[in-house]
Amino acid sequence: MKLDLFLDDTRQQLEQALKASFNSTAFPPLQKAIHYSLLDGGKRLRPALVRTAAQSAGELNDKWLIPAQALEMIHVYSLIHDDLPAMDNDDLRRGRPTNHKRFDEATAILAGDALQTEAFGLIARDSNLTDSQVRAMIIQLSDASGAKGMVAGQMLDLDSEQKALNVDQLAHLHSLKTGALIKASLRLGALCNPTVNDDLLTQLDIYGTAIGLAFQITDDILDVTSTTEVLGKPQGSDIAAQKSTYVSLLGLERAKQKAKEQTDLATQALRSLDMNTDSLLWQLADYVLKRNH
Ligand code: GRG
Repeated sequence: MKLDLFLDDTRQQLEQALKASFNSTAFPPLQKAIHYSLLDGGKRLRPALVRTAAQSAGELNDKWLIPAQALEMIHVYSLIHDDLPAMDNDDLRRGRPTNHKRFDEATAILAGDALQTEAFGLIARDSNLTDSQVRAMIIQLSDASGAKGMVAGQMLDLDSEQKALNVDQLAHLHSLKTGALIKASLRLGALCNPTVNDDLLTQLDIYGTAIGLAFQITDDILDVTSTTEVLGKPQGSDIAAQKSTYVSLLGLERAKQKAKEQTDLATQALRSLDMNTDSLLWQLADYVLKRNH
């Protein structure tokens, strides 16, 4: 299947499901603030990874849809909180005012909190999964998004502003901040099959680590080569915050080369699973490298 069609179909199914979320929110203005960020576009990369990994594990039904929503909810919560004045203090996200600009800071914090807790509730209530699948998915998602993963990466990121990091330190930071959730997307997808084999999980981990890094290097490259209009968020913000990036440490050309090397590592893992350039995971690795926003 062509990646464009797959991404469109994934977005459609995901967004239809997300529109129905938070319907029984006890205070309706909260639902409005949550939906403002949850339904405003975005590439929906993590849900696409969940779905592709589920398919690779032999699950061709719609079991991917609930874990995919959970991943997107955690991702959107992280973006809302990341934009807050106490963190990156950004006014623009996905081409629109950030949640705290559109509403206010307290609402943005609470919208993020609600998204995070709902992600775990959704999986816990998923009647398509066995109890042991639910448990495994919740552990993976908790480890990837909390103090062992994304939250730790975010703290490292805040701590390293105006500090000179080396390339290894930068890779460690990003493996936590961005990579952990990308890997979890693949893991949760594969866990849709209750008898998934260990080799698939191992190779997907290698693939996820590599595309996670390629994703971040590309993010650093786009921060200097793209425009605010195309990115939907302020271009040049890394430089303004005096952050170490792959471009600041390696220069543009070597950063591009490093992103390509990571993509090659990812596709090597796919080759060992007998997947080729036609497979969706291969096309997704290419998409991560060549994306323009
Ligand atoms: C606040 C706990 C907490 C964590 C925030 C992920 C993160 C940690 C912050 C996001 C900051 C950022 C811009 C990181 C660069 C990589 C990244 C995650 C970009 C945004 O993800 P995309 O490109 O976004 O998948 P869309 O809008 O397409 O969903």
